[in-house]
Amino acid sequence: MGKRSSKLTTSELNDLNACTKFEKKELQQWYRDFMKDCPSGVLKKEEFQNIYQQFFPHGNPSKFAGFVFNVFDYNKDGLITFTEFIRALSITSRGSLDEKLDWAFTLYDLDNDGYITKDEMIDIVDAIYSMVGNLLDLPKDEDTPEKRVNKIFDQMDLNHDGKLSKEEFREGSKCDPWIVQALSMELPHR
Ligand SMILES: [Ca+2]
Ligand SMILES: [Ca+2]
Ligand SMILES: [Ca+2]
Repeated sequence: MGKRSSKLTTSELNDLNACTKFEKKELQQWYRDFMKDCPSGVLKKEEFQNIYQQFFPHGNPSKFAGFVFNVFDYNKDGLITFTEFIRALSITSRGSLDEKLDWAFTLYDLDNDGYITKDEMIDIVDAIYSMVGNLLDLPKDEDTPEKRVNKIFDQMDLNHDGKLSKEEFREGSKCDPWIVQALSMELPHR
């Protein structure tokens, strides 16, 4: 068992530099931080949820963090490696709006069948509401996940088939700032 070094090798650095929007210097810094927080070199779901808990002390973010974890965990082995982490971070923090929306679509499309159903979106919105904790500021017609999702579907489900295609989601999200705002909750930035 070789001990992981606290620096990326040149070839790792070149690969990550090519597939993310981070400079090499930033990558080394993120890597150092990542290895400090996860000396094992991988992040487990529970650890990921604990990080969220620090940023949302008044809510319960574990459900939402679990969904986000699944998107970060690209190869679905139950662990987030540094490469998976930094690739996702590159999209959520520096991606174009279309890249961010594609990423969000993957988050919402829980069974990965290419459509977001009402039930899937209710699940996510419910997780966001639990995470934020304080729902006092919400207007009456948005104070439950069901109401919020019904409103979103009224706007976005253009062909009224009860599910959102990627195109419907993309176009609709551009008109609904809330969806984009929710994106910025994907990962608490330090
Ligand atoms: Ca993984
Ligand atoms: Ca689906
Ligand atoms: Ca539709």
